[in-house]
Amino acid sequence: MDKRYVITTPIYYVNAAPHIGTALTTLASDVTARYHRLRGAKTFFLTGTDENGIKVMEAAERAGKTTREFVDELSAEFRRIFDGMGIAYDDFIRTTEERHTRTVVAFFEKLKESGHIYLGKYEGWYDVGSETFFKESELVDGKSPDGNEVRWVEEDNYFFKLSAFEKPLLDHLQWHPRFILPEPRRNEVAAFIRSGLRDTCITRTNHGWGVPVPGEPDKVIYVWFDALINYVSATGWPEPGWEERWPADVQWMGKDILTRFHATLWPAMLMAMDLPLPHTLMGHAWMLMGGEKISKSRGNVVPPLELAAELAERSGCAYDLAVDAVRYFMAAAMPCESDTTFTHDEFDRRYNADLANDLGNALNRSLSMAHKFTGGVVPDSPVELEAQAAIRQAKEGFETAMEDFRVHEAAESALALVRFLNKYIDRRAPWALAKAQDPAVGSVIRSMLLCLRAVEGLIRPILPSTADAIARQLGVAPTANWKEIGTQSSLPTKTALMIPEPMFPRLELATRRPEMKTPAPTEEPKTDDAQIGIDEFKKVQLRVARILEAEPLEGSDKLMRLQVIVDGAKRQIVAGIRKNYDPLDLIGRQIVVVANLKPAVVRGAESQGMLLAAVDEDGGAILLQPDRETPESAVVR
Ligand code: ME8
Repeated sequence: MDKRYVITTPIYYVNAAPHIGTALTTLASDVTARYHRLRGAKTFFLTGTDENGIKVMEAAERAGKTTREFVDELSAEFRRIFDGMGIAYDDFIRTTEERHTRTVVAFFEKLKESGHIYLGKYEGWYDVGSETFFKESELVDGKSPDGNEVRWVEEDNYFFKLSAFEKPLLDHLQWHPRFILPEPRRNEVAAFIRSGLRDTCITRTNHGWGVPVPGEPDKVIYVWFDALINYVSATGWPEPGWEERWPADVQWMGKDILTRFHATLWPAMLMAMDLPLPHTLMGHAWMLMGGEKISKSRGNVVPPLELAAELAERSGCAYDLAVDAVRYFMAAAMPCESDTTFTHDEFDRRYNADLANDLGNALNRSLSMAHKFTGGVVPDSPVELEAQAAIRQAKEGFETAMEDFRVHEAAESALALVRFLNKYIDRRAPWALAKAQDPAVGSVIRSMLLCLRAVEGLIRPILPSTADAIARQLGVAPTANWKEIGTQSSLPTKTALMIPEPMFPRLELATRRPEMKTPAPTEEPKTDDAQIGIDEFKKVQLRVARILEAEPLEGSDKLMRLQVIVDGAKRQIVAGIRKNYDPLDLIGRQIVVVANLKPAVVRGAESQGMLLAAVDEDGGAILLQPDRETPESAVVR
C-alpha cells in the first residue's frame, strides 16, 4: 500500500480576497504535497475557507450583501486563485458545509458528555479582529495586545476545560521535539502554556452567523472552536476511513495562529476527544510590506495572479511560467524564523538573477552545446564524477530541507545545482574540448544534460510548469519518481533533444512598474555640444556577456568572430582584437558589450553588438572585463 502523507493549511477567513501573504502558507503546503507525491506517498492535502464568525458577518454587511452571498463569492475567489497558482489540493473544505457542521455538533456533544465542556458565565473584553476574549490585565492602552478595538461582553456560555491540559501539553512538547517547528517557536509555546491556561469560552450568545449549539438555538459555537475542527470534518470522521486522513503529518500556518490556537487549544481538544495529535505544526513568519504584515485588514495586499500577469506582460514570458516565477519567489523568500519584506524590486531581482540568468542560461547553453557538439542527442559517454557528486549533494540538500519544512532552503538547493552547472560549463569549456578533438567532450555534454534533468526533478514541486517545459526540451517524460532523480537511466543515451526555447526573458529596467521608475530630474542639466545628458547615455544598453566561441574571421588579419551569450541568447560579434588575443584566451571570459547596437555587416559577417575595450599605445585592444565573476547579462551603468 502507498504511504500516506497528510498536509493542511489554515482555513482562511473569507473577509477579503487572498493575497501573497495568505497564498504563502498554501504555496508552502503545495510544495510539501507535491514533494511527497513525487516520493510515492498518497497525499491528503487539505485547504479551505473559514466562513463563520462576526468578522465575516460584518464584512458582508460592509459589502452590502447577505452573508451567504458574500461567503459563496469569496470562497469561490479563494479557489480560483489557488487553482490559478497551481495549488494541487486534494480537498477544499468550507465551514458552512453540512459535513463540517455535523462534525462540530458531534464533537461538542461528545465533549459535553465526557465532562470536558460545562456551562458558565462569561464576562470579558472581546476582540472581533482576532475573535478572542481578553482579561482586563491583558489589554494594552484599552486595546487588545494586537492593537485591535475591544468590546465588553457578558453572557451565559459553555466553557472548554483547557486548564486541565496544561501538564499533558507540556509533556507532549517535551517528548515530541518535532511537534513544533521551527525550533525557536517551541520555546515560545512552552512558555505560553507554562504561564497558565484558563478554561476557554467556546460559545457566543446571539451572534447570528455560525454553527448553532445543539438544542440551544440562541447560541453559536465560537468560530475558533468550530474552525479547528475542520481538519477532522474533512477526514469523514467518525465514519470508517478517517484514519487515512488523520493525524496530519504537517499542519502549516503563520506564527500568528500557532501558540494560542494550534499549539494549545487544538491539541487539548484532540486529547479530550481521544484523537491522535498532528506530527508537526509548522509556524512560519510573516511577509511584510512597507514594514507591516501584508494583510487584508491593512489593505497593503499584492494579489498573486495579478503579479504573475504583470510579470508575463513586462518580461514576455508565457503566463504559466510567470505563475511559476511567483511560486518560486514565494518559496525562495519563505519567511521561517524571522519576517521578510516583499518589494517589487526584490521580486524582479530574483526573477532576473535566478530564473532568467541562472536557469535560463543553464538550459540554453546545455541544449545548444549538445546540438553543436554531440549531434543533438544525449551522447553515450560516462557521466563525470564531479557532476554526479553535485547532483547528489543538491538532492540530499533538498531532502534535508524538506524534512524540516524549510522550503526556502530546498529552493536554494535546487538553484545551487543550476549554478554548479553554469560554472561546470565555463570550467570544462566543451567548445575548447571539441576544437581540440578531445573525446572528453561527450562526457562533459552528458554530465551537463544529466544535471539539467536532475534540476527538472528537483524544481518540480516548486516550479511544475517550468519542469514540464524542461522535460519536453530534453525529450523525456516528466520525472514521476523522486528516486529516479540523478540516475543515469533518467536520461537515456541517444535521446533526441529539442532546440532550446527561451523560457524567462530578462526584465528590462524600462519595463518596471510605473511607480518604480526613477523620477525624472526636475531641471535639465546644462550641456554644451561635446557633452551628452544622462538620458542620452542611458539609451546605451551595456551588458556583461560571456564568450562561448571565438575564431579568426576569414579574410581579415585584424578581426575575430565571437559568439557571446547575452540576455539568455547567443549573438555574434565581430571585433578587431585579433592582434592582441588568441581565440583560446577568450573562450569563457566575461566582457562588456553594447547590447542595443543596430546589427552591421563587417567583412561579410553580421555583427550583433560591440564589445568594449581600451586602446593600447599601438592602437590595439585591451578588453574590459568585470573585476569578479558577475551574474550573467548583468547591467553595466
Ligand atoms: O487566521 N505573511 O485566517 P486568516 C505570512 N481563519 N502569512 C500570512 C500573511 C502574511 N503577511 N497574512 C496571512 C485565520 N498569512 C483563521 C484560521 S485555521 C483553523 C483558522 C497566512 O485568513 C498565515 O498562514 O486570517 C496566517 O496564519 C493565515 O494566513 C491567517 O489567515
